[in-house]
Amino acid sequence: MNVSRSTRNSFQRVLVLLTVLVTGAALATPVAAAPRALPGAAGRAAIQVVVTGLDASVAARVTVAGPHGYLKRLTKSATVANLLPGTYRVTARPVTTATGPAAASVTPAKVVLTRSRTVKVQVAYVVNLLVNPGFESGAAVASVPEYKAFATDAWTPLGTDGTGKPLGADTFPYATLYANGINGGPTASTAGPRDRGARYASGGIHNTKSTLTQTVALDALAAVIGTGQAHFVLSGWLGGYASQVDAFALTVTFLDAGGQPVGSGAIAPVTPADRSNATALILRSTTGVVPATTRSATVQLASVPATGGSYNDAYADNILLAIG
Ligand SMILES: [Ca+2]
Ligand SMILES: [Ca+2]
Repeated sequence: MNVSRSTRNSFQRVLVLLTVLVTGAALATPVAAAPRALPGAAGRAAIQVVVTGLDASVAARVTVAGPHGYLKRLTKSATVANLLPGTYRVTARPVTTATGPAAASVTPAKVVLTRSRTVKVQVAYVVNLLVNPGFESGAAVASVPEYKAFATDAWTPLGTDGTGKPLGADTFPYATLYANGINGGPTASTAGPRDRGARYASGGIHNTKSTLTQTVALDALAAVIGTGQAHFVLSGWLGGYASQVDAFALTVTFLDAGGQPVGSGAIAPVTPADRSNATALILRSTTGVVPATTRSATVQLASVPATGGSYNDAYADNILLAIG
């Protein structure tokens, strides 16, 4: 389809923003260019923090930290003035909005201030439309204590025999703890997301194929989607165990008001070769146009048929669906 230049440029900025967001690169990447001096700031150093993506009713959670223990917290756009020269770091914590949790990218995250400079820092919040995207929420499941399983709140779990036939309740995919290191699974230090939290999603026990599914209503975005120029980003950290092929594919299916599919996006499973046969989670993403008639979206993690052992070692964390 035809997409206007302004829309494409706008969306390219969103992609850059989301890439920074999901990789956490902003926190790790030094400033690429020298801070730019703005006019009218002679004689004093300052950081101009510009917060975008939040309604005025939602307080941002921004921290500016600098030399000699300097610490300043901000809840909205502001200029922090009269600063000593030195290295400052700007961070932004996630917040809760009316339409879902929002996380922020910070550009640049590291600022080297010299005298007479004001440096602009962009804090861009993006709403993840998914609930419990990092599998941190869910009560302990008592029936499988050996695996320290937790419910995957907001995600519907299903374990099948590989032909689609549902198996018993003790075969479901679930969330578990990085701290467990169960059966050689991911740990806090395994290659994967920086902001991994305590839990990840796992394919589960004694099933050949399992799925985790979440459907989100998009009525609130109907006006934007109706233009036919809204784009989506689907991303997630996907992985597996050693040389086993067990892995999740990640898909989004867009549905119209009647619940009929009108479009989709897909991310292929991470293979053992992708991981060099090491247990790891790798960031994957895809993007595309949201069909104009879309009113809801179903995001699904679906494991490939598990082959290694009795445990389905498909792993996933920090799934993101954003539309802009
Ligand atoms: Ca997590
Ligand atoms: Ca396995």
